Amino acid sequence: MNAATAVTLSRRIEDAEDVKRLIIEKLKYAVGKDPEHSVRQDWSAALILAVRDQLVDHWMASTRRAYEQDQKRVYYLSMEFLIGRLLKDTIINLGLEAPVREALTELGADYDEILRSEPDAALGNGGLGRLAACFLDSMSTLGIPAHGYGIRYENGLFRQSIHDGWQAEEPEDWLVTGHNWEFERPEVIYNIPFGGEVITTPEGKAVWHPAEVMLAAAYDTPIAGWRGRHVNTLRLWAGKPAKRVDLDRFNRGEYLSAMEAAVRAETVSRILYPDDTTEEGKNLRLRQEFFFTSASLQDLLRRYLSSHDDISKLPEKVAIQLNDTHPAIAVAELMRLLVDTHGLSMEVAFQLTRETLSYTNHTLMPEALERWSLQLFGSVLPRHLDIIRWIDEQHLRTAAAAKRTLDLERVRIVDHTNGQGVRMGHLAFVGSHRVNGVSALHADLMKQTVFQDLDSLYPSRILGVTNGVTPRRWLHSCNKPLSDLLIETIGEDWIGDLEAIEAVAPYAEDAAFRERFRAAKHENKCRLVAEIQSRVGIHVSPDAMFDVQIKRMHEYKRQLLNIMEAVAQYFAIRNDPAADWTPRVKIFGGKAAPGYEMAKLIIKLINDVARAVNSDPVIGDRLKIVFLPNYNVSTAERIIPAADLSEQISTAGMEASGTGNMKLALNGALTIGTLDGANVEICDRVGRENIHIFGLTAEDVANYRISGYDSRAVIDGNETLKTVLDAIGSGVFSPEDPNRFRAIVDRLSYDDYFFVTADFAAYLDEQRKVDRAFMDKEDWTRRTILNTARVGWFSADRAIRDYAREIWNVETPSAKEINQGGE
Ligand code: 26W
Repeated sequence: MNAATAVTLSRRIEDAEDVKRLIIEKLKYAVGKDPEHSVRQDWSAALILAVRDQLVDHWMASTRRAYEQDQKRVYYLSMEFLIGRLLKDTIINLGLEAPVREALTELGADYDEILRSEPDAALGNGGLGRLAACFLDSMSTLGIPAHGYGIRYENGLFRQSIHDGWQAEEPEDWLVTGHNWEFERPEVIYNIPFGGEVITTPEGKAVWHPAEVMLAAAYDTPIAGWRGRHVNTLRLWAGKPAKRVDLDRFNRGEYLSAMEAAVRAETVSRILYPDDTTEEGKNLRLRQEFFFTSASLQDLLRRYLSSHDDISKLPEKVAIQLNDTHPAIAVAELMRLLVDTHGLSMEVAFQLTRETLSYTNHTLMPEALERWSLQLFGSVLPRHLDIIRWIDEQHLRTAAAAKRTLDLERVRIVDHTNGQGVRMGHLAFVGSHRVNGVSALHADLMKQTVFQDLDSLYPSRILGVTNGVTPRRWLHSCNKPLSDLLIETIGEDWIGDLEAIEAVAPYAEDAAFRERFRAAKHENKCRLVAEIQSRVGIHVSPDAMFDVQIKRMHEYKRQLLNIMEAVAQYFAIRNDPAADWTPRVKIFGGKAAPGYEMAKLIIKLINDVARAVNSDPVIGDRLKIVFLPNYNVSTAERIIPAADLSEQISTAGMEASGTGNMKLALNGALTIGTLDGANVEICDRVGRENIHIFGLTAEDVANYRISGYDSRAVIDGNETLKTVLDAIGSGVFSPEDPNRFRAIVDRLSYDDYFFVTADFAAYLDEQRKVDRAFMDKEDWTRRTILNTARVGWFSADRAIRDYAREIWNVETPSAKEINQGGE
């Protein structure tokens, strides 16, 4: 041990006094402010820095342990990490909530206000990004040495506001106030080459001469798991120019063009792509993908080689997970590094690559499967195109040797038919030893549809690993009333081992417990009532059923079906106000990709219907409709605990898994849903009698796609549906612009691709059953308790154990060991 490490540095927090001392110290010496003159921002920065200090010793110990024990490491490559706020979760994971609260009160600062002032890091679009964040939490909790690798976007997902019912987008600037969790690593820098050409030497060696080289710079955020014992790293890359200014140009007086390369380099990490990639953005998107994938692979190879000298043992010590096809270029880039930099043969490099990589697919929608034109690909990554052609040749030989008759054009990575291009899903599949879907149904559908041929060529490569969510954030931290009740009733094992929550099931039969479960829900609802009032000025009653649909706005998720049901219900109430209605508040939240016109029009429809319904004195509390703007991780944390009903109503076969469905059920909401994604498995676990399933199955939908489906006939045969569509189409909700929603009605009448009309009647029937069920308070509560008790399997910890066992081949401690603690 050298002199520096022998010095004892203790900043450990034992009590509120320690917290106070550390906060003041940070305020003065890190933030540079006198407590007298500090504003909320300063307190927040000081608190984050003080809490971050608590992670450092464990972080370093975790790293040391991984090196000393030569543990296998997991690298999770993802274009998106939707981490949200970190402060509250970290404080809770470390068990510091009581002293921190006390210290802040004594210092005259408001704990909850400080928590709210932390920016919500929205480095993702939706479920895929949030899954990556939940997985980081679980990998730390399970003590798996892991790194998340991604992009440090300066602007995350846009901020949504609603003007006159329409979505407006503003840039998100989470970094403006500084990201106090991160450590800049100026010494960790890699060259990222682009463009140029490949020249083959007389000895037959391919040499890439890139046209430009930029830099990737590392920024690390420590990620603590439950109880903070193990701390992993989220390493995000920022684009930097190889040189800030082109001096030749500058000296010639060309000041702006002297900065051009610098601007281009920084652009690569400027903005997160929304999920509707358009042509003009493609070049930048491909560069982003390569940029962060190359930096991550160079970094992990450097780490591996710092303690191993045999590169051929790489798969024994390294597992790399590709989160969708966004980092699929890793297949070619790892080969390039192994061959061009480390001198391996193509054959050996390919074998190592495949043993190291695995790929998670998150969607079967054809328009979402990435494909790059050969022209673009060849101009940005010429060497990779050569490597991919080589892989494709090997792969075609396997295909040709297979006994089955296959359409070889369909299985090729490089598509030579009219579409021409590199199929990234195929590349990821062929370059991985395991390919997983995110629910059981989704994995089956992968085998039957897009990957049918590849599955027959490489049987048993596809498996399903159903998604999961972290119980720390999505119950313990976001729902204190329920978490406290659970801890008092069954102890706290469930926080580190969610399947232990099953112990609460018998209490469903206990009337006193049901009363308390309801009281917890009521408390959460009252909090949301206040938020709705202050943010959108709508008064709602906490006694009404809170019916929640929160997710990206997309036609396949069918927010349209939900609002059409609201219209039907609105008319029914108007017709007979005196009947025994179950009061409901329909709550929507979600962003539409800026270029997705139909999704934006559906937001407008929801708001126009809301305006009519909410202001109609005949309706009163029987029905209210609320669209909460700027849905993000933080708003989800407040809506989910308050929900009674969870809308999971996608067209069957289209939602790969869903994770909001798990969060809502865990927090005591009943699901109304189709047999899609993980809803199928939720149904199996909570029991058919504790969930409201309706509508077409994935098989029905597939059959209709073949036989054809006549929505006109369905509309004509259903009076309610006809009335609803006539009203929407004729401007009942948009008298100032009667044709506003014509496009929606036309779509449903002539090309109802998402089967909204087909499921309408079944959905309405099921909603009326939900109404009746909600009226029976005791039975409703009993069923919600059984939902909470029976969804423990949907923990991200379970999902990560599955990945560890079936894909990564790494060991994990038992649940018992997690709860008993120890290093
Ligand atoms: C720009 C390319 C692109 C395209 C689509 C980026 C991001 C997307 C989506 C937002 C991907 C996504 O979030 N998929 C969701 O992944 C979840 C985690 O597996 C699943 O639970 C959801 O069903 C799936 O829609």
